[in-house]
Amino acid sequence: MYLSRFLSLHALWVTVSSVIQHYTSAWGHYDVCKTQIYTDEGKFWDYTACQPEAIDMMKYVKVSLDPPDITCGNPPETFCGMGNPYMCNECDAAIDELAHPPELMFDAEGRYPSTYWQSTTWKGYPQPLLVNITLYWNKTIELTDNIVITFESGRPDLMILEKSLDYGRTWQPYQYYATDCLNAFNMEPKTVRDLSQQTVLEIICTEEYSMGYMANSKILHFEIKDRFAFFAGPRLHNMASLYGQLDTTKNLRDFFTVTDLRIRLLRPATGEIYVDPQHLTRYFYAISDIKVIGRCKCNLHATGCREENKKLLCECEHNTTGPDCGKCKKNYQGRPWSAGSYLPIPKGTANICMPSISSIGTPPKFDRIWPNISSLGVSNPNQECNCSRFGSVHDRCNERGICECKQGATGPKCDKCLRGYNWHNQGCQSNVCDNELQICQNGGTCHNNVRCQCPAAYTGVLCEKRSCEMDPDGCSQSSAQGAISLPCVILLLPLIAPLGLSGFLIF
Ligand SMILES: *[C@@H]1O[C@H](CO)[C@@H](O)[C@H](O)[C@H]1NC(C)=O
Ligand SMILES: *[C@@H]1O[C@H](CO)[C@@H](O)[C@H](O)[C@H]1NC(C)=O
Ligand SMILES: *[C@@H]1O[C@H](CO)[C@@H](O)[C@H](O)[C@H]1NC(C)=O
Ligand SMILES: *[C@@H]1O[C@H](CO)[C@@H](O)[C@H](O)[C@H]1NC(C)=O
Ligand SMILES: *[C@@H]1O[C@H](CO)[C@@H](O)[C@H](O)[C@H]1NC(C)=O
Ligand SMILES: [Ca+2]
Repeated sequence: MYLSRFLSLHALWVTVSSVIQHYTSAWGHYDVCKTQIYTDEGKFWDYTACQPEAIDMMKYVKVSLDPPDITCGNPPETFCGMGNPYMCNECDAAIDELAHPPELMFDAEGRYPSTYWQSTTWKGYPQPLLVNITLYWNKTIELTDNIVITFESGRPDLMILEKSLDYGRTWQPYQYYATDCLNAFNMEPKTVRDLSQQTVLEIICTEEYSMGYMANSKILHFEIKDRFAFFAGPRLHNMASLYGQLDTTKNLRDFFTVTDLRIRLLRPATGEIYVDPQHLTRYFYAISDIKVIGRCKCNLHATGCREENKKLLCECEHNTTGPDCGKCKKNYQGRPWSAGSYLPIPKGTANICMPSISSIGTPPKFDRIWPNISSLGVSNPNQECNCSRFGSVHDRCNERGICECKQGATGPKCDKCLRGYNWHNQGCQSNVCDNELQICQNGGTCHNNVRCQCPAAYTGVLCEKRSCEMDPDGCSQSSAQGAISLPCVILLLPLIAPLGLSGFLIF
């Protein structure tokens, strides 16, 4: 609701971009950082916002598995078909043809039979079979296409895709996957198509990809393009509209940004309601391919991103530096660092770093090299913007000519609140609960967005925990149920949490 008010800016960008239809081929015009311009007064550089092209990020990924010894084959073991428990095979880590190490999730596919990683079988049933597959880049990445995971066996009955924005220090859910969302996570099943511009940041549970072994498809998606389409149109022909929106809405930018991804496998495909304890060799995880496409996040200050010592680094321009071009070079700190901007579309504003006054010769030389501020790709800082005293960091505009909002605030003057926040006397404060994002669980009801009133048997901020004191056996019973009794705290902090990484903040 709050976002929607703010997203009305979207309408503006639709207009802008319809004027510049001839620019709208593919992904926009951010593939150069500067061009030389000739005028009567001579030639000079015209600086523009720029970004690297999207690439196959699996070429640069590192992976870790938890538990580390969860891969099958050491010692060798037998696994059997879901449909036919008597059709069995060996997994043996010591024999190449029978080994299924994690690398096989990232090798080139397209051959038959496909190569795949495989876990041990569910010998410990009814203890849950839990596996975390963590993908990390040690680099901030902006996702540009769907994440696609191809399972070799059935798709898991329960899975959570998580993301981190701070190199694995904190994790937030990205999407829940279950055969029964309500039962597993206490969430209404949804698909991305149920979302809209206003709810695009909602974290959903989907049943679309969890129909066990019998379903034809082995593929599971995290839908990036469907989410882009809410802004850029069904065939993404209007990227300018998306870019304009990304520029003005930090939460939206952060939503598509990751440093790490984690696939939490919580219950393998069982193919039927009951697990057959006589044939536990039928239950395991196997993944043949993971696809992640994205671009290096370089804060619109680079078109190149190269690999150096197995690490991705932006090739920063505009006299910026750092892995994400997140600061000004030494001797170029004449004004505070600022991310480039897609605005004004189509070429954006470069917001280049300027020489520190002490590091250059005489000021006249400075004037001669850089004739005026607009040719430097710097937006005009001298506006009077009337930023909200409570919602804005300063009462003045920043170098980009916009009010810099505090956490939870939005709008041109930072006087509106994002979804999940409410305006209290001192600005926007995070809702403890509401009817859309932070939902009271287990029958709890939300009071004034500040607390959940829980039924007697539950407690916790969102009534997500059993009250063990009142029901001494309740907790132990529920933990014995195994895989499906996960703590299902669906706090949607990911969308609204501060990054806590000043170097990577856009503003
Ligand atoms: C997997 O990751 C989650 C948090 O993202 C953590 O709570 C859990 O202990 C990890 N390990 C396993 C085996 O699930
Ligand atoms: C991650 O990148 C930073 C610099 O970008 C580097 O200093 C650090 O060593 C890297 N860490 C790993 C584990 O590669
Ligand atoms: C950055 O500084 C170098 C000199 O150190 C200069 O040649 C170059 O043009 C500058 N680039 C920008 C974008 O200002
Ligand atoms: C600044 O430079 C740009 C590009 O050369 C030019 O179009 C504009 O008229 C100049 N503005 C001023 C105030 O000189
Ligand atoms: C800011 O507020 C003043 C006084 O209320 C008004 O005159 C001015 O036009 C406003 N400026 C903007 C950019 O809204
Ligand atoms: Ca493979």
